[in-house]
Amino acid sequence: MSSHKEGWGSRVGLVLAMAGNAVGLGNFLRFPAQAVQNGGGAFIIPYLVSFLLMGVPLLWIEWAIGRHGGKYGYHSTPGMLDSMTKAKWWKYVGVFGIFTNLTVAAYYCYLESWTLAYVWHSITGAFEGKTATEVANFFNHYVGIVDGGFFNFPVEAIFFFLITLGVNIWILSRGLSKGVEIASKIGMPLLILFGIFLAIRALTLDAGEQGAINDATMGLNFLWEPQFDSLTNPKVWLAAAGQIFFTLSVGMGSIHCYAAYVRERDDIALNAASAGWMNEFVEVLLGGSIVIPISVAYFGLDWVVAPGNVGLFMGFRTMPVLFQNWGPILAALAGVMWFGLLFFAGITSSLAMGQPVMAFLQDHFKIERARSAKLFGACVFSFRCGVSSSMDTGRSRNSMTGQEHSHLWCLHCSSR
Ligand code: ALA
Repeated sequence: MSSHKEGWGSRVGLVLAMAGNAVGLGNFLRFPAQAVQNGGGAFIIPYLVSFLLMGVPLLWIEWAIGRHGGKYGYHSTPGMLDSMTKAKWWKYVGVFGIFTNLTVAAYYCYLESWTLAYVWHSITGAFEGKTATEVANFFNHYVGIVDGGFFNFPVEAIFFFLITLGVNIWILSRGLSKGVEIASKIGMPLLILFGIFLAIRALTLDAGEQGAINDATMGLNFLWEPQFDSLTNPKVWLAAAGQIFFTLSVGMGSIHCYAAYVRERDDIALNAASAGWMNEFVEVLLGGSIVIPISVAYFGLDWVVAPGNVGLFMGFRTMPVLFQNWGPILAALAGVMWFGLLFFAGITSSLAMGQPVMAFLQDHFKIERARSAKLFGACVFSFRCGVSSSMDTGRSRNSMTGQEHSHLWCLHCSSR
């Protein structure tokens, strides 16, 4: 049980931090990929039904468990589950609420660091005038998919990863109200602003304008035209439910942890629903109005629905190329906004993955805040290195060039 006294400074801060926990890279990269792989409009009804019937009730349950644990001085799932029952083994189930966050944070912070690097490269004009192959090669080089020698250490990627991890540790060590809450109050409004700008630019693209071959609204129609026959397809339901789990960050222990710091009299039903609906606004309205309409406008529907084209790597390999059609100034601005919004989406989620780990160290080992933040950072760094070196038992073939390359720090290989 903890003696550390922390809490949220305001209701707005709590809801923004909870929404920031949910809003992540999944809203802008995973959601469009799931939607196109599952038939666009065919996906939306199962997705919204899963949100209402499964997502919202799960949010309420996790908030309630968290607040109950917090009342007894527990801010991470092992202690919370222990406080709910006499069965001793429940606390070991709660350990999943620590390790899930650590393992997800290990790859998540790395992806987050790519977005920071790409903000920088958008500012310096690194993508200006580059062809699609050159931008793809730029990405491959950045993450270390380089043909040739065994020790292709992606120095720049590691540098940005260390900066990103340092920023996470710094914010976490400032505490909830002075760290996480301020980061969410800055990050979430900027993310929404950038998202609205990009969505408006995307949706006003007409065929024949700035290299577009279709109206962007074609992509929007693909996503929003309901197809009722999908309701009998279990595969679509499974994908929709999976996306709801991922996007709301349920089942991870991070919601429980944030909710453990609410005051006893705070309304959790309304706050939980507000954070959940804010995530859906960002995912469906903004996440659904950027990647799909822009890529349908430039490549057509057949390209978009072809397997493997829309996904995580498209955000880094293809979007900077498409922005070039808008002229150098708007392309740079769109790059900063696109990767900036991904960075804010990422960091507000990775902070929520760090807090349960820190809370566990603070509650059960009496480790003070700044030290527990550093320990979280050290674990994430070693997990990331561990994943890289365990993959580095051999070499892989570059899917673009067919040549062999080293596995070191290559997330591309690990996520295929
Ligand atoms: N909920 C977070 C996301 O969507 C993890 O990326």
